Amino acid sequence: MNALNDVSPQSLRTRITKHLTYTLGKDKSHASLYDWRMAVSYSVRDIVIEPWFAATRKTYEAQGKRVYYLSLEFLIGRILGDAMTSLGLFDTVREILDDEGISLWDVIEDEPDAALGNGGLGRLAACFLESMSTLACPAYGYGIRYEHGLFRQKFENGSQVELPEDWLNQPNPWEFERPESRYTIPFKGHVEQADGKSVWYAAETVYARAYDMPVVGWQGKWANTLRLWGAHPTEMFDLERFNSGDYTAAAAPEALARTLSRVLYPEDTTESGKELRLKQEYFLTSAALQDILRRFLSEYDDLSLLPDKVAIQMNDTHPALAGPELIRLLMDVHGLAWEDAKRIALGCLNYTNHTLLPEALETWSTWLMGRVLPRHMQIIERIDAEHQSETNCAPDLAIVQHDHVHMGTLAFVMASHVNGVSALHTDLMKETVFAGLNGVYPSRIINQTNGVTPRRWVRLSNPALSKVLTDTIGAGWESDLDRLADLAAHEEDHDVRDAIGAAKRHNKVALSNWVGEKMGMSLNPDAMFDVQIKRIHEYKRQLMNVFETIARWSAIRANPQGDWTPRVKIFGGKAAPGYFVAKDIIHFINDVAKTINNDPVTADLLQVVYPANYNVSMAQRLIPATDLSEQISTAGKEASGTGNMKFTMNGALTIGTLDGANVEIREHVGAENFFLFGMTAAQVQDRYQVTDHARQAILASQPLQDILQMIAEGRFSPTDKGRYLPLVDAMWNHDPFLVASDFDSYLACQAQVDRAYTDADQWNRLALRNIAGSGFFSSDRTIKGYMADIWDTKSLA
Ligand code: GL7
Repeated sequence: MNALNDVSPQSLRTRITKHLTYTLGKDKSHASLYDWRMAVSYSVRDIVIEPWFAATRKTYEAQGKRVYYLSLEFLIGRILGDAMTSLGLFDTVREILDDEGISLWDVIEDEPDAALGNGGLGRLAACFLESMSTLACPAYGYGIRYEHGLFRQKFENGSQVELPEDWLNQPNPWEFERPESRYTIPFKGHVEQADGKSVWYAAETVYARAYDMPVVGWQGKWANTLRLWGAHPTEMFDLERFNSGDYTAAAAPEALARTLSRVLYPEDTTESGKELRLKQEYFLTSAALQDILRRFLSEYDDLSLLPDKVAIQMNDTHPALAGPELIRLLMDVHGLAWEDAKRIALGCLNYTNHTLLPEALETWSTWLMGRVLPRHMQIIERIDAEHQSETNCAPDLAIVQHDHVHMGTLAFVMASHVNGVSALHTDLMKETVFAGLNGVYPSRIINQTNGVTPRRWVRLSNPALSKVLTDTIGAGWESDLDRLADLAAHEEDHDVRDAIGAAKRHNKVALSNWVGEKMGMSLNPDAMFDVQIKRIHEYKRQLMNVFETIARWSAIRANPQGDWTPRVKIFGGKAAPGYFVAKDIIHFINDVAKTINNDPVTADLLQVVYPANYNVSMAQRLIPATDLSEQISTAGKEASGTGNMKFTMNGALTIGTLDGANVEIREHVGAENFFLFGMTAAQVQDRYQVTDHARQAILASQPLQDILQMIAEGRFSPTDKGRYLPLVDAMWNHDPFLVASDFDSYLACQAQVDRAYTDADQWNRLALRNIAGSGFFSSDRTIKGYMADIWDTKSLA
């Protein structure tokens, strides 16, 4: 079945005109870009409906097992371009719009990014949805329909300022509101025992209403559903108060209920402990589980079959209330006994851990949990008591410790499988944070190395390279990315190497034009584009990259006639609004950029670019234009990384540490095609044992001393010379992520990169090898792994 069989250019043209007329109510002479975008989006959406219905029908007929991916974040980005790519309609739509004098790219860029996530964890969920559709794996994504996604970032005098994001301030053509799919979500109140049953008398309730978005897979053969929940009041506004003139109070219940789906929490790796956040987590989890049980019971009547028909993935601990909530629903609503309810829940649930950073491991005080979710607190205590008595474990493996519920432990205990997101991260899970639990629940932890979808990240975002690939290895690599290995046979073909270089140059020119328009800077497309884009975090070590930039600047100034390799250093990323150290790093990067970009001596050799408001769409521009990918986190800290994979697929070379999935990228592309530096995770652990590690490292490194001296003197903040003294002080005395200890190794490695770049043909050869080795990092491979090792589900293709 292919949705595209009956889509002719003429029928599509007619469809778009009809939507413009009858859905938008505009005629062509008055249609705005927005009108065209909506008309095209509705028309493309129409074509997704058939495979979407067919997928539901097939799953039902096959009595297939369904996967439910529960995530507080889905970082989707723009949808139209991706949908057109999947459906193969890109060129057709372009021609139709050309005839109307409308640019397809303008239409695409009129769409706001759906930014319902912070970073890698949320973007991974979006790639997984797309791969599950491509692989015809029956699946639902469940999330929250945040009215305001991740904040928009702007810079004021170099500092980050956060502005609210407003993607739903206009109709969303991709969603279907489902007023009939609605569940009551209870909060607070108290629990009473009656006839051996627990009855929870909630003090507050809200409705969760479903909004469905179809997610179409490659070539439109299958579409799954992303079901996002919006919060709505169970009681409408207070007419009595309204009539007495108190309009604000009259609207209060409604406003309060809606706050639950109002905003995405912008912290990426820090736990915030806020009541509203706990309520959001429960809101999603309860709505999802009620919906799952309703769907199951519409087809089957024996709840003991649930684990055969339902696999639930908890994306991090955020939906970890799924364990107690499923037990509650099975017992209190469906009348099952404790033992049966718990066995069934365990049979359905799985948990992915995404970070070992201690500040990200969620805990909730028993006081708050007991107040907001009194019934769940009881269930958690019983799960905990049985977990401790059955495993006879040490007290530090308890779910409740020091009056806090440890969500990682709860998720672990209630999961059939627990997975890490790269080989190294999974090993470290077993050796460190989850060592004890791994001992009492052996073989529960498994690995599934992350991946990314090549449809969005190569085919859509890099048409130039895509053409080279198809011309060289033939069609079909998009859904069988291992085929990229065929490129290796063309390594000696000068034309192929040139074509890869030409595609890169094309993308660099396009990026330069965009930077020119947006920032008024003129970039040299023949310089090496050296890019670090990701959330701003100390462990990701943007600071180390800036220090290297300063060292490079000083060295060029000292010898302007030297044999330098020109570079453009590009940074992108947001800091959590409350993470002040990260915000200082942003300010610092901008100050350094300003200083360097105003220096005529180095102008042709070094530029620093930091466009504001990095997001999925910006990543789609930057990655195809990158020569050098910076993956320089302290070894052991980055669980996987996924940007690293996108760069490799697009023919960037990596400078990186042996951290996260970098380790596997290096194995797949070949060690000689990867710029490695820095300590290993084990060496990092040893290094932490050295008191004064930073001071020692600084004293051993003249370049680093010089850099810190310049910063301390106020070279980058002439109007406020002391601005970065705290930063310098922290380097000497703390340096929690070992920037100083890895710095010289990084500097030496960057010099190696400079030399390599001078031989363009050899560089293209290395790029080719990186692309050829990147097939493993398709999220199709990852999803096949989840299907086989965790979910026990089959493709219904
Ligand atoms: C993350 C990890 O930091 C990142 O390395 C990983 O690639 C991603 C997806 O598995 O998950 N964990 C986390 O809490 N965030 C991540 O991006 C925010």
